[in-house]
Amino acid sequence: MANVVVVGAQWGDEGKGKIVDWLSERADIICRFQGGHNAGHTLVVGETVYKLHALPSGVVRGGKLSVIGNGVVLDPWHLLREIETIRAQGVEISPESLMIAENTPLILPIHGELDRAREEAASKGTKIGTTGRGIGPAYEDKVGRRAVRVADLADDATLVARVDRALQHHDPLRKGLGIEAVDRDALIAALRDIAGKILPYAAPVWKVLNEQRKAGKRILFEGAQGALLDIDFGTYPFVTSSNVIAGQAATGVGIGPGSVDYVLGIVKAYTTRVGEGPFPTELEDADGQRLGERGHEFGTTTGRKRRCGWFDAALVRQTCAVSGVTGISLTKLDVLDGFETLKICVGYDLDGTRMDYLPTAADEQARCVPIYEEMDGWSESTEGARSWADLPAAAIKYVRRVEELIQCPVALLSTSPERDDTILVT
Ligand code: 2SA
Ligand code: MG
Repeated sequence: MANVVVVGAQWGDEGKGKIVDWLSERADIICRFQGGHNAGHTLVVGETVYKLHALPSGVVRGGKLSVIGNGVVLDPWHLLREIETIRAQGVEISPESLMIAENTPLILPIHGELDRAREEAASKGTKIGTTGRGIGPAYEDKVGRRAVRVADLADDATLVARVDRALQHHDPLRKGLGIEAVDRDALIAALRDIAGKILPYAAPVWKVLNEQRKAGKRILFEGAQGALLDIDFGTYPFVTSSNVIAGQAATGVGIGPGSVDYVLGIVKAYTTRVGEGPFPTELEDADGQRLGERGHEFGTTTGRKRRCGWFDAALVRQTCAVSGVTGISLTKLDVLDGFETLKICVGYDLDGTRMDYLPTAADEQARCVPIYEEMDGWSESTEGARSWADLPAAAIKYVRRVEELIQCPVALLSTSPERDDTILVT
C-alpha cells in the first residue's frame, strides 16, 4: 500500500493515534494536514504512553520524516514544549526528522484568549465546547489574510507588519469582550524569541513531498478530530474550524489529490463526542456510563469526560462517503464485551419520514429520532484478540453488520490500545 490517509469517521477519538502508529512502520513520511494542538493522539508502545497533540505520531518511530503541513495551525510555544516532553521520553527530534511547512499559520496567545473569552461569554445553546486552544480564531485570521505564518519569523520587518495587521483586527474584538489590550511589544518580543527555535524546522513541504513521492517514498497522512467535526460536513456550528475529511490531505500539505492511494476511516465500535452539539444516539443512562468507564472516555487534551452512545451506522455511512473511505479500522470493540444486547442506529425518524442520513438543518437534526436494530452481545472477552478466530461469533456478526450498514469494508480491527493487538481483516 502506498500513500494512505487516515481520518476519523465520527466525532474524533476513534483511536487514530494507535492506527497511525501501526501504519507508520510501513511509511517513510507521516504528515499532519489540518487542526492543531486540539488533537490528542495517544500511542502505547510497550510500557510507554505518548500523548501527542501537535507532533505527527510518526515521531516516536526512528528513521521517519514527520511533517506539519500548511493545513495545520501551529502554536509554536506549545510545539517547543511538546518536543521537550517527548524528548524527555527518549525520542529524538531534529530538523532531519521534523519539518514544518513555511506557509503554516501560527496560533498566537491572542487566539487562545479570544477562544476562551467567547466560550465564557456564550449563552446556553451557543457555546461550542472548544478545547480553548485558539484553533477557531487562528483559522479565522488565516482566511482573513491577517495570519502570522512560519516564514514571517525569518524577517523582522515582515513579522512586525504582520503582527500589527493582526492586532488591528484583534484590539477592537478584545475590547468588546473585556479582554485587556494586547501588549504589542511583548508579543513581538516573544515571537522573536522563538523564531530561532522554530525556523530550523521550516521547509517548502510541498516541494519536498512532491520530490519524495516521485522517489517512491510512502506518505501517511494523519487526520485529527473526525468527519462530524468538519467545518463543512460536520454538525455545524458545533464543529472545529478546519476541513478534517480526506480531501483536505492534499491541500493541507501541497500535493495533488491523485497522490492518495487509500483512505482509511477510523471508526469506534460505539459513538463518543466531547463538546456541545447534536448526538442522536447519546445515552444518558447506565449503558452510556458503562461505555465511558470501560472505554476510558476522557479527552487527551483537556481531560473532559466524553459523551457516549450506541453505534450510529447512518452517520458513519455518510462520513465514509464524504471522505471517500476505502476501508475502515474498527476500534475498541472490546468495550462492548459483556453487554447482553447491543443497539445500532440504522436511520432516523423525522416527523414520520424515514431518513437514511442526518439532515443538515439544525432543527431537523434535533427532531431526528434514531431507528435502532438490536443485536445479541457476547460475554467473552475480545480484549487483545489478535486473530479473527479469537473472536466470539456474536462479535464477528456485529462487525459484519457494521460493514454492511456503512457500505464499507472493515480492513483492520483494533482490540486494545497496544500496537500489536490489531487484526488485519482479509
Ligand atoms: P476546537 O477547539 O475549536 O477544535 O473545538 C471545536 C469542537 O471540536 C471538538 N474537538 C475535539 N473532539 C474530540 N477530540 C479532540 N481532541 C482532544 C482529544 C480533545 C480533548 O483527542 O481528546 O482532549 O478534549 C477534539 N479537538 C476538538 C471540540 O470538542 C469541539 O466540539
Ligand atoms: Mg483524541
